[in-house]
Amino acid sequence: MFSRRLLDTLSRARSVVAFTGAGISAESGVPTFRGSGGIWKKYRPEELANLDAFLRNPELVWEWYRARRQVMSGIAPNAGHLALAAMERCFERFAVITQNIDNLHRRAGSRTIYELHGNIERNYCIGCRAQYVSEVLPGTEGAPRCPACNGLIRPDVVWFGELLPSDEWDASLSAAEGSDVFLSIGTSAVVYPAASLPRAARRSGAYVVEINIEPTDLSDQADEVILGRSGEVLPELLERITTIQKGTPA
Ligand code: BV8
Ligand code: ZN
Repeated sequence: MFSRRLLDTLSRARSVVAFTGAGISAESGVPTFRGSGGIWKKYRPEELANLDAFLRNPELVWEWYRARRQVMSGIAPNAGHLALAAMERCFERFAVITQNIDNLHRRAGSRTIYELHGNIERNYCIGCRAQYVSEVLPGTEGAPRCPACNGLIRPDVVWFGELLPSDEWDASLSAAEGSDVFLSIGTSAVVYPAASLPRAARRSGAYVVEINIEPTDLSDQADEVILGRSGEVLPELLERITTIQKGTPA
């Protein structure tokens, strides 16, 4: 499943990045966006994940996020998330850069996580920017209003046309450019600027590995493509890394 070149590169690697998308959470039961059964089939991104749509119809956007949060509250990190949390201890520097808002990497125990598109557990008032975690959102349906200023509360996620959080972005770009191995896991690699990270890593000399159940826009720019489910491939990769690091032949 893994090339000799990848295993040799990992045996010498000091800095590894795991760049993840909705695919890593699919085996936990979180629907992806664009794959088969993806949620974008029912809704189009421009209808929901942008500020204009929210201001035009906050109830509809909240209905979508409440439904997604409902799914996410009933699920757990899968073997892929757990393998990445364990992998963090195998290298001098290891970062998870995620496009996901489902909080599963944090729940799996990963420590260095950059959330490029926000987190569904956080919300803020567009009037006074007061922050509200999901548990304390007023009301259980419709668009919640800020008790302090009566402004509309929105999910703390990055919508289309919005800038990514600059600290997370800067740290992610620096981690990508400084990585020896860059794993692109469960992402269709079509949403920018996040999707420019594997390309930036490659330009800086990283060995780029794609782990996906199907080829993507990134495949022909990756050094290695591993077709498989991340919940199976990542534990296997962790096993090989720990074997190498114990000094026994991989
Ligand atoms: C910005 C909100 C600029 C949170 C999301 C034209 C060309 C290029 C770019 C653009 C363009 N027009 C507009 C843009 C910019 C736009 C963009 O990139 N659009 C794309 C779609 C063309 N980007 C933006 O708007 C960004 N902001 O550019 O601002 C700016 C500049 C100046 C001033 C102001 C602004 C903001 C982008 C963030 C958008 N927010 N979501 C939420 O509700 O979740 S995007 C959405 O897509 C999610 O965040 C998601 O994370 C992200 C990426 O999707 P993936 O994670 O890759 O998921 P997907 O379903 O696509 O793929 C899953 C993969 O997993 C598949 O390949 C599947 O095969 C695989 N898989 C499935 N199961 C498994 C598996 N793999 C392994 N194992 C399995 N078991
Ligand atoms: Zn407010």
